[in-house]
Amino acid sequence: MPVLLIMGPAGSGKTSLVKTLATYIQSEHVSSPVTTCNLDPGIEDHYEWTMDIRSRFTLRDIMEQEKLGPNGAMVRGYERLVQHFDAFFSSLEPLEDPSWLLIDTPGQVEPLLFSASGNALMEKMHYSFPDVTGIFLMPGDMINDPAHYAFLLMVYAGLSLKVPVEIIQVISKADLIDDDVLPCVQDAKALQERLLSRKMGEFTEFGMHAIEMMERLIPALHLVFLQANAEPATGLDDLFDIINELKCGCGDLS
Ligand SMILES: Nc1nc2c(ncn2[C@@H]2O[C@H](COP(=O)(O)OP(=O)(O)OP(=O)(O)O)[C@@H](O)[C@H]2O)c(=O)[nH]1
Ligand SMILES: [Mg+2]
Repeated sequence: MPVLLIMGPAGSGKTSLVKTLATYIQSEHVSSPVTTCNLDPGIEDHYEWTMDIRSRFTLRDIMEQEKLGPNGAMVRGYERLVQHFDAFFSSLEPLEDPSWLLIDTPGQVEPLLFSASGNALMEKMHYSFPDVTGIFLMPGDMINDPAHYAFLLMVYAGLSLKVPVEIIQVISKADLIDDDVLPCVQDAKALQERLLSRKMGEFTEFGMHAIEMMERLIPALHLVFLQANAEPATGLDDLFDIINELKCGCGDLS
């Protein structure tokens, strides 16, 4: 069963992508059944998720019960996700190929990256779904800023250190990338020049090392440019080409 775990910063288009992917997979493009799974206790929508963590707890519950604001409640939400993980997924019927499982993650990516429960959640995910493929969204409006783009690449690098799963890099909201930025997205030298030309004074030595790292990171990317809210959505064929290459074990993505 192919399992896709959609991750990314707040507002990067994770939920939109899950919904768009579900339609795409069920259409003639893939023609497979889909299970959609919401792991975000804070989402407020009326979509008919196949599985929904809100059947167990919501962010509002946590805020009220523990007298926390939304940020503190989301950190607790990750802890509860870990506690509920096994029981929650035990209701998942065994799905054979070609069924797909699409998992949406909470808006705040910080607890996933920096908390013990974020680590535990990823470990459980990997243990329960050894073939899980991550999809990491880098939204177009963010990557217009060279420092934001470089930072997202480092977050992606950090995620790769944390979990031994394939993670595909997707530029979401690709329609929001400025025309003059687009040619630089896959060009390390151009990104370095844009970083160095920012009028913020001298970079520290460590900052210069970070800039140099772009020469290693960018050529290793296999970027997909995606627009989930277009009619029809764009980039899904390219995303599936990469997923299929990974799934068929061809290995070489170059
Ligand atoms: N321009 C543009 N907007 C998009 C695209 N995809 C999603 N959006 C919009 O971006 C906003 C956030 O989308 P969501 O799908 O809720 O993003 P998310 O990452 O799930 O958000 P959180 O769960 O709150 O972190 C919504 O207003 C979407 O309509 C896209 O391809 N282009
Ligand atoms: Mg969402």
